[in-house]
Amino acid sequence: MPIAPVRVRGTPEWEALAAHFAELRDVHLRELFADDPLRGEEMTVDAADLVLDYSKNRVTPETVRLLVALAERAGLRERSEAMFSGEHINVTEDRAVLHIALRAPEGTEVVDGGRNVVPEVHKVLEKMADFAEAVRAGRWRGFTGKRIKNIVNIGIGGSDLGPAMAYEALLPFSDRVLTLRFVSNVDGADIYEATADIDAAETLFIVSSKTFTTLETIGNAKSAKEWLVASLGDEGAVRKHFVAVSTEADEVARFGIDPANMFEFWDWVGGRYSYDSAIGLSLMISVGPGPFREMLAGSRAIDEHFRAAPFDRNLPALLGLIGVWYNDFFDAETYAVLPYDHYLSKLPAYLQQLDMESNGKSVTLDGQAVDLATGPVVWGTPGTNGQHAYYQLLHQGTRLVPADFIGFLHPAHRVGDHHDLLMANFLAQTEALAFGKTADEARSEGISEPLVPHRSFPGNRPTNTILAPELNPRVLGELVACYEHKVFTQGVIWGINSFDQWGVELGKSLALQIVPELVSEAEPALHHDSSTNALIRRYRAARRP
Ligand code: G6Q
Repeated sequence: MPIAPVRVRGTPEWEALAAHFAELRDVHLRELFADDPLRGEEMTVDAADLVLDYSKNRVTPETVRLLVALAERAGLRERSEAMFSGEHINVTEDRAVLHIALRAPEGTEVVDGGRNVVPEVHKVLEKMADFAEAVRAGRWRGFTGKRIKNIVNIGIGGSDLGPAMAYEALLPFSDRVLTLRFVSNVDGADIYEATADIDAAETLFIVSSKTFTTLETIGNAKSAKEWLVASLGDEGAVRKHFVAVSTEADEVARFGIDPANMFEFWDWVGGRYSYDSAIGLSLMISVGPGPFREMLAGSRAIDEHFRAAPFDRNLPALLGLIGVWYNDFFDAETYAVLPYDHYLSKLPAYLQQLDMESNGKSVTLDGQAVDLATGPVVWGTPGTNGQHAYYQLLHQGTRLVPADFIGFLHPAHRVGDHHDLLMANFLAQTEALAFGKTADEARSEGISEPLVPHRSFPGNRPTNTILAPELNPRVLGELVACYEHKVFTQGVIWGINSFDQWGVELGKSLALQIVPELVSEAEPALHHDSSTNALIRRYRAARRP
């Protein structure tokens, strides 16, 4: 049943923001900080272990008040309650959206279709924990009796990016005897390189696919199976070297994996919201069940915060609303995520999917064209590397690029004075972006007149600073849940369905049609556009059978 979203454009709350924007548009962060000496302390919120300092944004307390009124107008509280209570808010797929149930403690209740799903969640978590412990302790052995040392997760999109990101993020907590690899690309180079230097007898493949029909994953899993059987010389080896994570037991069995070695999840977990489910099995094997559960507890803490905290003290809601402010009033087209932690190198890619697949939509929940710009382009890399590459554009380019800076008080490793240097850069960058350097300041530093325009900085470039004590499993869970609820907040303001992804379908079905056209013996009749037809002919001419 389509839900008619609240169209916020044109409401009194929207108009109030538009009028406020006209007043604030040209105000510099220098002025805002000069006007309120306590701004830095006041514009800070805490949630679990996270602190968000949003003072270096082009906002005043009035902006926050008006954005909160907009959220109320859009029904953010009601929509979030609808999610938490298992309503089918994913209307185009007629599904509940219950990743929050994946981190609900035992004894609590999250209902889908009249059934409490929490006991099932914990049953699967137990099964995962038993298996993870067996692999870690060397009780689960390969076909030849060798201990498992390599874990290869085969999956793509939501069945890859989460565990791949979290594995790197939690490397300091991982069992270094085990090597994890993540294969996603249908390009044969991916599976080839992942298996080129490992012993099949010591390798476990986890085929992670909600549907178990995804072309890339099934293709990679078949090649992995061929490689394993060729190496070990026996089909029977498959059952000791392949397990599956899926919602589709029949497909898993058809592939040749014993359904007893399948870890289940459910259609109410969206792919990009799934790494807290069995999709995180590889991660659990790497860090162990205890830290995995800590991660879930971190996400749970943020779920509770998001559900209960008033919006003006609500970290994910504020992140979302400030994002809307830049997206829809300042017309910012992109936004950067800049972790100052090497272990978070895959966080931007993970958030890219979370945000862009969720909010890259141009129709509202009831199928009408949106009348606001929706999700921005999300990008980023670890901060210090970016400083020596694209930060130039952030400081002196013509575009406004709001950014989240994420840093930690304590490093995972104390190596010399590296962490102090890292954090000095972290702090220096947001200061420089906010306050810049005026022409007069440049002159007073002795910069020669012709160079003054080149060596002054406009400033007024907005950033959020997110700080946590250290990057541990709990904090990772908190961070990810914050971004999940941020994306949800924005989806509600824009009136879109953040939980479907029909946009990826067209290319997929065309690819299936093109495969036989590339490989058929007889010249196929091509009915594409002239460009695609010519490219197919060129490929066929060059293709060696
Ligand atoms: C995520 C998307 C998508 C999905 C992959 C893999 O929200 O739905 O990225 O996760 O296409 O799908 P399977 O898990 O079904 O293989």
